[in-house]
Amino acid sequence: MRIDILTLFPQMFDGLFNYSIIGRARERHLVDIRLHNIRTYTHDKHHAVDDYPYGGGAGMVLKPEPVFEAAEAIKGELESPSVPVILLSPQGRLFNQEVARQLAGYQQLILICGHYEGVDERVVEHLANDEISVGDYLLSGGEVAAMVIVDCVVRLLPGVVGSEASLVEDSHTDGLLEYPQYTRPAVYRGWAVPSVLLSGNHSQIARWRRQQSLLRTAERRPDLLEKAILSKEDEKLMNEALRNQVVEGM
Ligand code: 9D3
Repeated sequence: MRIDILTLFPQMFDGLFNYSIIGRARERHLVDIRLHNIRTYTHDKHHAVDDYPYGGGAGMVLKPEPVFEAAEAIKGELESPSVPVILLSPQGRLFNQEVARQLAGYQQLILICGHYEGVDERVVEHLANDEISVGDYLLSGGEVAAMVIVDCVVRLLPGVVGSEASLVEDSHTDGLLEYPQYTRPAVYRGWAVPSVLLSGNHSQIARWRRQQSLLRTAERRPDLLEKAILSKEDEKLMNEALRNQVVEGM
């Protein structure tokens, strides 16, 4: 996959893209990520990328010309004119794992990061063919949102995360939160690891873990529990866990 990112701050991406999973995926040529500074596509002597909003109001608006020219320079190099051109904006559709899977199916992506108070609407109407937000909170620009999307999408590409691990992950992501994990030492500062995990009884361990997942999801993310498909056994585990909780709380 090739990902082109249009931004006023290409250096912001240096950390994420050069380390860990993304760094390794780039080294192994599993993904080709290219950063483009929108300012390079200005023609005036001040390299202006923003201007005052028509009609007045606070803040500055990203000008259309350099954004269009940057995107067209990239599209010119590409085979397919139907490549997704995604504007990161608080007005976009909400990003989630399903959107990530959808984007991971493309050969190329073009991401446009806005900054300032907004982007000229002609970019939305005539250049971008998708608009994505990463959540209902205000960032100072689209760069962090682009990093979120690139991170999620790249780890879905074949070979990036060990195929074994991803298969296991897929089969176990049934919409519940994960169970608590522990490693050595068995007792740290007097805090012991739950004894069932040291028992070697694998069916009991699986049962405990499932129960923890169910309980945590019920407590912290009831919205997820409503969507999850629970077995009869899950219902039993849940009821048992809730009973125990009540007793423990007494
Ligand atoms: C709602 C605030 N806007 C009207 C005053 C101005 C504005 C401020 C900051 C518009 C955009 C931004 C920068 N944010 C993004 O570019 C952005 C974003 C976000 O803030 N939250 C979640 N997802 C995204 S994707 C891009």
